[in-house]
Amino acid sequence: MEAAGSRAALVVAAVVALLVLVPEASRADRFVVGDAARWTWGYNYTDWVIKKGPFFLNDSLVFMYDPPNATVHAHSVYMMRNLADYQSCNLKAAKLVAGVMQGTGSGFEFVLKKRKPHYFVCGERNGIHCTMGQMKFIVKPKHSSCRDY
Ligand SMILES: *[C@@H]1O[C@H](CO)[C@@H](O)[C@H](O)[C@H]1NC(C)=O
Ligand SMILES: *[C@@H]1O[C@H](CO)[C@@H](O)[C@H](O)[C@H]1NC(C)=O
Ligand SMILES: *[C@@H]1O[C@H](CO)[C@@H](O)[C@H](O)[C@H]1NC(C)=O
Ligand SMILES: [Cu+2]
Repeated sequence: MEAAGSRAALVVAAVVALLVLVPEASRADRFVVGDAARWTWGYNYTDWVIKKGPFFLNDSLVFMYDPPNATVHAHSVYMMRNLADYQSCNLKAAKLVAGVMQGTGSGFEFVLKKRKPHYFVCGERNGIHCTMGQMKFIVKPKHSSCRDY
C-alpha cells in the first residue's frame, strides 16, 4: 500500500516536471502571415503584427500565396537590409527569401532564428506591392524566456 502510494507520488512528480520543463525547451508557434487573407495585395500586415505579436525566437512565419497565372498576380518574399530600405521599399540590396512559386501548397515557412528586426516585403512590380500594396512588415523576435502563457 505504502509502496503504491510512493510510486503514485513519483508519477505525479514526473508529470509535473514534464509540464514545467517541456514548454521551456520546445515551445514555438507557427503563424500564417495574414491569417485567412494570406500574403496578398492591400492587407495591412503592420496591423496584423500588432495584433499577433509579440513573436519569439523559433516561432515561424508561414507565407502562403498562389503561383501566378493569367488571373493571379505574383507575390514573393524579400528581406530588406535596413529600416531606410524598408521604408522606401528600395529592393536594390534586398535578399530573396521566397520566390513566386514558393508560397504554394502549405506555404513557405521562415523560422525566426535571430534576435534582430526582420524587414519583410513583397518584391513584385519593382516595389509597388510594398509601397502601394502594403505588403510589408517588421518582426523583432523576443527571447522565449519572456514568453508568458
Ligand atoms: C495599418 O495599420 C497600422 C497599425 O494599426 C496603422 O497605423 C496604419 O495607418 C494602417 N495603414 C493603412 C493604410 O490603413
Ligand atoms: C531554438 O531551437 C533550437 C533548435 O532548433 C534550440 O537549440 C534553441 O535553444 C532554441 N532557442 C530558443 C530561444 O528557444
Ligand atoms: C489561377 O490560379 C488560381 C489559384 O491557384 C486558380 O484558382 C485559377 O483557376 C487559376 N486560373 C487560371 C486561368 O489558370
Ligand atoms: Cu505581392
